[in-house]
Amino acid sequence: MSQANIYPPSADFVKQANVSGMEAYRALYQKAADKPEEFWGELAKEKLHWMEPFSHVFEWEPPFVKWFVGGKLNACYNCVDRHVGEGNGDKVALLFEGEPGDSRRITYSELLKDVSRFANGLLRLGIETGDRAIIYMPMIPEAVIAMLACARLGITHSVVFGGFSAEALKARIQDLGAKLVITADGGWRKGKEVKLKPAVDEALADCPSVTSVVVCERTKTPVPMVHGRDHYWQAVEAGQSEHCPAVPLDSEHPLFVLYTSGTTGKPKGILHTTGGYLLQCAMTVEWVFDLKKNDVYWCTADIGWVTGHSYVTYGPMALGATQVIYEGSPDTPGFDRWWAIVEKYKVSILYTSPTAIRALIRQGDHLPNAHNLSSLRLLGSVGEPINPAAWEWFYKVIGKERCPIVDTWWQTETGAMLIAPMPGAVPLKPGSGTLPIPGVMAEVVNLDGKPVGPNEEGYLIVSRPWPSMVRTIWGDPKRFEDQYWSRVPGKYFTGDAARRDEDGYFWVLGRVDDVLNVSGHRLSTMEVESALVRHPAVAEAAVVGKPHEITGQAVCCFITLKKGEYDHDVLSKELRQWIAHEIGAFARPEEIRFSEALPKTRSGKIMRRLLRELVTNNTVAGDVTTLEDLSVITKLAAQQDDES
Ligand code: 7RM
Repeated sequence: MSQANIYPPSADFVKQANVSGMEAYRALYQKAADKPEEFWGELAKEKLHWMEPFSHVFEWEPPFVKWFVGGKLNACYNCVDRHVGEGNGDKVALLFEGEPGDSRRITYSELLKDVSRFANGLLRLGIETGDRAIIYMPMIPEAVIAMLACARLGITHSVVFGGFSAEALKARIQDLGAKLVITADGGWRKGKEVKLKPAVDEALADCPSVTSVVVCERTKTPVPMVHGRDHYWQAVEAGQSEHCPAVPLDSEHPLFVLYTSGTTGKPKGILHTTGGYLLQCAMTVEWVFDLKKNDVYWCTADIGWVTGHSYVTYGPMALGATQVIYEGSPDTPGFDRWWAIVEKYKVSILYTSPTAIRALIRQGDHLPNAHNLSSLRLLGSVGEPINPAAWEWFYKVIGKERCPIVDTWWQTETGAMLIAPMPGAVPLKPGSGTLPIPGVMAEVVNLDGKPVGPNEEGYLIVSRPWPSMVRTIWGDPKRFEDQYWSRVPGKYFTGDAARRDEDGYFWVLGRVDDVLNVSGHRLSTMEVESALVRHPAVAEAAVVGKPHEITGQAVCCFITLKKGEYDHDVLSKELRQWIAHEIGAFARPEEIRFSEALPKTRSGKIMRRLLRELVTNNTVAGDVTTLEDLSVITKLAAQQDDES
């Protein structure tokens, strides 16, 4: 890497930064490494409000960790009440922009009242501390209010992305044993209504644990309401007091479960708890986003993904930030919608994904150039490695070469950022998440757990627990242990390949398992395969990722059919629709290929590696010595030639 590709922070940025200069970063990192208990203990006392103090900082019995043991706090209190109590009640918390162009601004004191009324309403429905709630909502203020109201009462929430289908929703409700579902009639996307309530009704046909459904009216389309079970949001709030005590909860109380794709067909319920999670979310906002009192912060993620949990709801709000939330699609009414929003609200910090950046690049520079983007001072990226072309464009066309880009590496499981630059300290290298957050012992190792040399590829692992670490997989501690702690015994296995350069910078190369990354959304090949084989015509399916210019990867399916006569074009359409129904529209395959057989090893394992090579290079050059029937691959390759 030549010096030309290194971007040190500007003197102006360093002067005002929360962490100024490399020495300041090194000092933090060193202290966290040498005295983790002191480091995190002091921050926890300084940054969070505790209702009862903790007795010790952490307890590590691999693979299970507890942070701030014995302490009691409330995440909602920390995200809302505290700011009102400190005299910042009139500060705007949420600047909401609806897709149709409606907008609302909600201050911290208004938010406190809204959250309290709604929480009181939930109590009246008989929902209690320890119960579980599913949140299935569009990106509107009520989605954040619902999360905070649950947190206030100690109801463990699980947000299901509004793009998931009724089937996917049902599986999550059942696994969680949820008592409550909070939803909406629908939301606006690309000028159309995306209905949510019908999917809830379909799912609930099979979910006996659910006693109540709360329906927020967003689109105002009439929806069927089940008497005794379904209640409108407004009716739940009506007549409720705007005072609702925040419940003192154990630091390890389950704050939320978020389902994410693993290497099997069944999504994993990633459990996050309260104290450690909240602290690391808050600290990374302060360190990496360099958040200041007057910033207008905008993270474009939906609350259905972990980024929306940590960097819309909990992290920024723990610090009393003012933030934009936008309901809809970046292309509605035109592809300059985001730039119009940045201009309108004078956004200073913009956090988004490489896939969104690539989609916007395609629309041309004239769109951002027609807007005043001078309020921006910091840009961020998450979800996948950012390619140099996207980085350059983001830096030049959006940031006008003034704004550092923080490339933040983390996962649903890590809860908050683990590798990301402190922008007033760490020189940037496009495509690298740079250096670890203080307290994070990241390493690149081989399968024996031995560190590999500089610039050598290996597995990215973390060798010490961090505060916002996943605590377990909901209902399946065995899978938690197998999945994350057994590949390199006692160390957290990220599932990513990486290398570290001569300056110690991390370069994440992508997944080493069967997890795809489509538009920054995690999707397991097994999940798609199991959905496909549920279709009556499908005998066997193999799913691989294919490189895609905009979405990073696209879903590509190889299918063998059961005996019968099929019209491949018709079936292809039907199967794409089927996946949208079984999982969600974002998982819809880009490509479906029918084949007489799939390439397998002698032991009967499908060789996805070969299929990956085939869809990437149109040919297979790799090792095929274990392939049972070589002719299968030649036939599949020939079929590709026919089509192209
Ligand atoms: C936050 C989030 C996690 C996976 C992870 C990586 C990939 C995420 C980056 C990245 C390179 C990044 N959670 N990933 N961020 N790869 N650079 N800055 O995305 O659970 O949905 O996905 O995403 O493969 O393991 S996630």
